[in-house]
Order: sequence, then C-alpha cells, then structure tokens
Amino acid sequence: MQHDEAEITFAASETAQPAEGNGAEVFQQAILAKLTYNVGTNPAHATDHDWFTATALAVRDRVMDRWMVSKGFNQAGHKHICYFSLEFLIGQLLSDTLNNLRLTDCVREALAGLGVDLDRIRAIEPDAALGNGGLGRLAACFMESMASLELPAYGYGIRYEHGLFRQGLRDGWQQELPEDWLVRGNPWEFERSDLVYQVPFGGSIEKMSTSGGPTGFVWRPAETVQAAAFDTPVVGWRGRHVNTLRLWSARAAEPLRLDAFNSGDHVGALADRTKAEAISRVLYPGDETEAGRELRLRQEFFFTSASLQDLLARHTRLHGDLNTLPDHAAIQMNDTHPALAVAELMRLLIDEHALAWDEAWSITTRTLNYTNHTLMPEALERWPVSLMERLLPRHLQIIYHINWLHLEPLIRRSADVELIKAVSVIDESQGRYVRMGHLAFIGAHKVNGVSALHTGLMRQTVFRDLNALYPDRIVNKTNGITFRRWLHQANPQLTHLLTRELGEAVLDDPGALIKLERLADDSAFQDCFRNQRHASKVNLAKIVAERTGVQIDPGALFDVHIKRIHEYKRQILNILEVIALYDAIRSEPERNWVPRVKIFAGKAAASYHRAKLIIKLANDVARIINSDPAASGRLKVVFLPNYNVSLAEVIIPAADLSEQISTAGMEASGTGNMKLALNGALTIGTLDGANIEIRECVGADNIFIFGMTAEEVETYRKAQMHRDRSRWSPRFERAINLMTSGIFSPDDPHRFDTLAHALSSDDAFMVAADFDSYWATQRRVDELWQQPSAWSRASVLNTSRVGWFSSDRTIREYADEIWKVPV
Ligand code: CRA
Repeated sequence: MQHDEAEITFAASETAQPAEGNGAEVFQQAILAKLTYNVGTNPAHATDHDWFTATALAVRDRVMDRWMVSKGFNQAGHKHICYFSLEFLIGQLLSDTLNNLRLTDCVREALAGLGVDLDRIRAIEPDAALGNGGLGRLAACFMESMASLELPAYGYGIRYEHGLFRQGLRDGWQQELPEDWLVRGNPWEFERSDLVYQVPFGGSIEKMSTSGGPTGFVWRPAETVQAAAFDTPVVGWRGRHVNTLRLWSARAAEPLRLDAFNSGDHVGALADRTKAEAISRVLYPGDETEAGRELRLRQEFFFTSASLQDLLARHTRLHGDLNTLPDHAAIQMNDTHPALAVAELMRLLIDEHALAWDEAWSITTRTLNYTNHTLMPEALERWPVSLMERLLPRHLQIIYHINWLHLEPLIRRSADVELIKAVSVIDESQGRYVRMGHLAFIGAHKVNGVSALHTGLMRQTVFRDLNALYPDRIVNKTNGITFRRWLHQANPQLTHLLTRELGEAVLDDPGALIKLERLADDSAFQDCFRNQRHASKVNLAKIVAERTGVQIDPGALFDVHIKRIHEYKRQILNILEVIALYDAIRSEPERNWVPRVKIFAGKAAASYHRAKLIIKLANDVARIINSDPAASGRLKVVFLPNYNVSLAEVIIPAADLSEQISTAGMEASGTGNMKLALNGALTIGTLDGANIEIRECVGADNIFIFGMTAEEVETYRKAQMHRDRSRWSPRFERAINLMTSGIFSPDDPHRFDTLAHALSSDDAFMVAADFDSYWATQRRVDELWQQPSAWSRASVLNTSRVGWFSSDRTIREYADEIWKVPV
C-alpha cells in the first residue's frame, strides 16, 4: 500500500530523512545533545549504558516524523490490522532500527568519532524477552513485515515487567533467574498517561430488562484494574512506514488505601495495588505446557479487553457507526490466548454500545480471525467453568449463549450426540471446561494453521467436526521470518556477499535470492561463501569460549540444535546420537572422523522437570566428552546458556547443520528451521511442520530427511509399537545403557534412569523408532561434509531457494485471504 503524496512530508529519498540530515557529524551532535540533556552526563563520565541510551534516543528521533505520518495514514479510513498476542519476542531494537533506517554505518562513524564502539554499546541493550519461543518471535517478525509492507497495523499485548527468565547453569542444571529488562529504563517506549482503560473482574450480573434473551444484563464487577498504554514504534524497511506496538501495563484504580496506611497497616494498604499490578508483572513461562492458573486468565482478559476498548474508541471517534467495524479493522488472535475477544467484543457491543445480539455477532465474526499454533493436547487451552464464573461471569453467560446458537441447529436436526459433544464450546467429559480453541473457531471469520501439514492435521484431528460444520473457515498460512532481522542484520557478511553478487535489489526482494543459483557450482564463489561462513564461525567460537570455557575449532562441522527444550523437539534423540558417536570414536579412534561440534541452546519451562533433566544430560555428556583426549579434534559438545534472540543472531550465521528433528506431526511449523536454511545451514530433519515445505523449496538433494512420517507415527502409535522395547536396535540399546551406566554422571550414576525408563515404558515421542534412521542420516551428513564443494553447493542452494519463507510473503497471504486489505 502506498501513501498519498500529500501525506509525505519528507519523501526526498527512499529512507526517512529528518530536516537536519543524517550525516555522521549531525548524528554526533545529536548523540552528544541526548547525552547531556536527556541522560544528564557528559562524555568524560558516560558509561556504555549512557552511550547506548543517548544513541537510541538520537536514532528514535529519526523515526518520529515518519511515525506521525504513518499514524495519520493508519487513521485515514484505511482498514488496519490489530494483532492480538500475549507475546512479542522483539529482542534488541537498536540494530533493527538502524538497519531499517539504513543508518548503521553513519551511526558507527559518529560514535567512532567520539571514541565509542557501536558493537559494544549495542550489546548493552537488554533483549525485550516478551515471549517464550516461536509464537512470540513470529509476532515480532509479523509486526516488522507489516510495517515494511506499509500495512497499517497495531500490535497489542502486555508490557511485562519481567520477560522470560534468564537461564543460568549451575553444575549443568538450569537455574531460572529473574529478567529485568526495564530496570535501566527503555528508550524506545512512550507512556501514554492519558490512555487508560478500566478492565473489570468478578462480581455478579443483574437482569435489568424483562425481555428474554442474552441482552439487558448489567455486570457489577467486584474489581477494576486499569490498563495503561505504552507505545513502541515499529519501523519498517527503509523507514517508509512506522506502526505501533501498544503494550498494556496493569495498575490499581486506587494505588494506596490511605486509611489503612495511616492506621499502621503499611502492607495491607498496598494489597490491591500488588494484586492489580501482578497482571503485568511476569510473562507466563509456559511453552506448550498446561497453563491453568488464575493469573494467566486475568492476563488474557486484561489485554484483550483493553485492546478491544481501544479499538472501539478509535473506531467510534473516526467512523461513528460500529456496524462498519469489519470494514476498517481486522483482528488476528495469535493462538487462543486472546480468544476471550469473542465474548468481550460481544459484551462491549451489546452491553456498552446497546447493539442487538445478531448485529453484534455479525460484527464480531467478520472482525476476528484465529491462528492455531499447536495440536498438542496439553497446550490446547481450557478454562474451568467455575473459574470463569468467578472471574468473568458475564462472559460465561455470553459464551453459553454463543454455544447454544451454535449447537441449536444440530439439536434441531437430531444430530449425533457424540458430534454435539465434540463441537460444543463446553467440554463436559471430565468436569466442565470452556474450550478456548472452539470459542475462537466459532467466533472467527478465518482460522489458520501455520504450515501445510499442520493445517491438514487441524482439519483431520482437533477441528475435524468444526471443519465439517464450517468447511471454508480453515486456511493455511505457512509461517515466515523477516529477512531484515535474520539475514541482513544477523549476517552482515553474507548480506555483503549477496549485494555484491546480486545488487542492492536483493535487500528489497527476497525472490531475487534465486539468482544465486547460477553461482552454486562456481568454485570462486564457493570460496567466498565459505569464507564469510568461516568468519561467523570464528565469531561464534569466541562467544562459546567466553561463555562456556570450551574451545571449538571453526573448521569443524557446527551442528546446531537451538530451540525450547521439549520432549517432542527431541533434544534427547540428538544427545543419544552424540553418545553413540562418542562410543564409536572410542572404539575406533583411528578412523577418519569428521570433526563435529554439537551445539545446544534452549530454555526449559521452570516446572518441566524432564526437560530440565535433558539439559543436565547435555551438560554432563559435554563435560565428559570435552575432557576425553580420545574425542579431541573429533567431537565437542557445547550447551550455550540463556538462549535468546540476540544469541540466536550469533549462532544462526555460524551453523552448518540445522537440527529439526521433532516427532513428525508435533511441530506445527518451526521458524528456526527457516532462519538456519536462509543462512546456509543444511537441515537434518523429519517430515514435520514447515520442514516439508523447506524440502520442496531447496530440493530433496539439499536436505537430510529421516524418520517416520506423521502418518507412520500415527500407525505406530495405534499399534502400540512405541511401547515395545524388543524393537530397540542394538546401537540404541547401547546408547541408553551408556547413558545409565554412570560414565556421564559418576557423582550420581542413576541420575538419568528416569529418562531411560520413559523411553522404555512409553516412548511417546518415538525416539527409539527414529534412532537408526537418524544415525544413518548423520553418517550421510559426514560424507557430504568430506566433499567441501558439494557441501557448499547445497549450502548456497539453501540460501538461494528459501526466499518464499520471508514473512512478507506470509503477511501478503494473510492480507489477501484473511484480512482483505490491499498490499
Ligand atoms: N511453540 C509451534 O510449536 C511454531 C510457532 C509459531 C509454536 C511452532 O512449531 O513455529 O508456534 N506453538 O507458529 C505454540 O506456541 C502455543 O503454541 C511454538 O512456538
């Protein structure tokens, strides 16, 4: 979408140019002014953090004019997107902003003139870790793409005071340490002190009118929490458009009970405040684990209600008639966390704005859309009816009515009871629960999965019956990643090579990467390709040495497994292969082994004991192997602590092999797989999630696929073969025996017995079944590595053929098929 010319106040070049220009000298003055007038110090006394703040503020100024223009555009009647997400894993913003404004070199020079190193100060910025993993990072990539495509959009979420915990390692065990990204201030955000909404909780409902039906009720809440807005600009590519990420912070309506305080109850006087503020205190640390606690439900309702109130206020101000809401706004619910939007939008329309039920339902179902990100039963949100009744009584009432209208036609035509049970929003099989996926589905215009396989499985499994009732509702939108972040900024070496060979156009059009194909066999180009990769590997080796004390050889194959630690992601399959390889090396040390470094990184949910034990296993195995001379020069194992966005940006350009080895059918999409392939890593993976589409793009010869398909997994499970220990191969058996022999845990030889027990009693994630195929495929990896030219060819082809995974493509598809907005 293009701005009208009249709206553009500074269109002198492609990039945002403030009146005073962007030269290094001008920047130097701007930074010095910020240092003095905003930070309150001078160059002689400034710390690195002071320099970071001054630089961020100076850069932020360069965004402001364009932000104002974009806001005008967004509010000029164009349909806009509201992306509702409990998570936005945006990471550091300085590099992002500099890159998108094309100001990196200029600011580097400006700072150098002041004796300050840009790289040092940008490392100071804390990661905004407002998310757990893929879902949160996807929201961040989407926000960047929407700004880059000049699509008017607001991101709506929570301004958590503490993001995802910092992971420390003590003796190889994960330690969760509080994360405090806001403690030294946040130069990017703007507090909108005049923008506050009241979010009610609890209490009772009263019937006001005598008419029947769901309208005419008044909710008398027991408690009201205030939602205060904080805005962060989201700068699109070349600074052409700037959207807003609006995060809500929770406050008590009454911050202090002065009477209680004066009578000496200093703690009690603050109790309401503490309770209210708890809502935006910490990011819920679950990642596909059951999230069944009241605070989480309060968080979900809090941000959903505030965001909807904000949207309705804006719409009423700009357009008046709420019936036109679907023409001017599309809401995307990122997973079911904002699914209460279905009931809350209905409540606001009928209770607060006095619309009739049918009118309100039509508006709601034409405005809302829902993205599903997982089929794992434990991650499908369900809330106990009793909890909902206590916390959100009016919503429960509305949900019952929605459900009644949804089921009534089925009852009327005497549909099968099992079908009615299956599609009901209320699950009554064991206790009574509200199924949030069903609620989101029924209230949405479109429902999407995040890869072709995942969407297919949605239609066949969790939403099978709903899909039959609403056959056109489910669509697929395969995930994507923003190349600005995951190529241009994370990998300047490769980007430099690409622009040298393909011209600057490659920065604007990921499709242009395909032109690299013609160089895949060119040995001079392969040398350049290898050289830039080597530089990234040297950089990673330095970080590994600093953070773990382990020296790794940049000439070795860097085999990388980076993501949340979860049984379905099967880090244990990888570790058992490491153990088997170590065993093979020890029994045949003289063989020509391919030098490998196994690199692991990822956090486990704090309450997920088995995942934490897997981290300990990786660390114990690493300690023994790294200190064994027999493995020296052949195998090293590293567990890098505190995996986050900025660490990913360092690891990904340096990876040779990308581990995407989930049990087929369980990883909805994955996005790390896309980032790694784009940066030239070859994938070893199962036919799961987006791996399937990556294979289609890069070609079966340039990816290592192994293991059972999703269908085979199903068959295997139905036949109970995963419980059959007699199917174990001798190599697998030996790896398990070594794991439990105590050689990796001499201080506690039985430490890993529970892991072995889980695999032998109910190998739910099919580790044993896929092990041999994985082992054999790893040996094919070794073979290819021994042919550097063939490896580089495949690596170049990966980079050149994954342009389709740009989140710009994904967003265009959402815009076209779901939101119905022009791009
Ligand atoms: N954990 C999926 O498991 C997917 C992302 C983003 C996940 C990933 O395969 O790439 O979402 N699901 O679509 C999820 O969070 C609640 O479900 C993830 O990040």
